Amino acid sequence: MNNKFGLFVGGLIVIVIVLIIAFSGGDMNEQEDNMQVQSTPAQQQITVSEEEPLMSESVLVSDGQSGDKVVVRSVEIAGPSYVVIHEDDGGKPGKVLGKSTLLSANANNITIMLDREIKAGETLYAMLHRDDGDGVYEFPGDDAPVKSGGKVVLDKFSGKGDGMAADDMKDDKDKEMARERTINMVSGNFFFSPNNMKLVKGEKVKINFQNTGIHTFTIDELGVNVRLTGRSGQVEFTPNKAGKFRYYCAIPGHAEAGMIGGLEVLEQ
Ligand SMILES: [Cu+2]
Repeated sequence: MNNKFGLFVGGLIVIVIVLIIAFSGGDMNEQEDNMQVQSTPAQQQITVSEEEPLMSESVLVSDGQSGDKVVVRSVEIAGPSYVVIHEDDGGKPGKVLGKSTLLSANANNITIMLDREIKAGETLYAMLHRDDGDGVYEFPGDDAPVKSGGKVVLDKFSGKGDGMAADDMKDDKDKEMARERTINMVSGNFFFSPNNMKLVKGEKVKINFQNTGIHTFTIDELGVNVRLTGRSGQVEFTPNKAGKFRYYCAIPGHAEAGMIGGLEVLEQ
């Protein structure tokens, strides 16, 4: 019994010593003598609860690209970036076919030369990469893909679809897939993030929502009006007219409080 108790106390002492060393970072001789755990002043943990910044970085390329170049309709960036064109590798971005010059601001209608001709109907990706400050594109390296909401900012587009590859697609669903544009959106009290987006007329978009609260995603001119109630959801639609519109939450007071965004639908 005594032995066990001694063992127990001994164990406690060892633990206390280990703790003291861990907290003091050394100099244990002095502390070993008076065996008291010095109370380290509680580090004030300041938790900054920041809303996720309103990221509106985007890249947009129309379908039907052909030849040995790609025209990027619109690029929105928050820092010096490149638009990099990747070919498809089993459903995800693969080899690099070309890249833009270093972009330092938002831009429209940028032409990117490719290493080869675009095949009819093939899937390509335009991806944003952030420059690390030296103005030279390095990837793999320091010029990492730009992420928004944990996902890489990219646009999937297709080559002009009048050739073999497009005809080879098994059914209409496959063709739809190649044309699909995905946007990740955070909605809550009382914001949409991003609060602006660009789409192309006739090109389907899928918006993945990460939601808090009860809201709607509404675009009057395009006949879109969807309730957002859960933590996540998806809204799919194909803009059938070009122009400048707004998306908003139709619950009274929410748009006024900030649940509103600008939408531009470009002609194809
Ligand atoms: Cu709302």
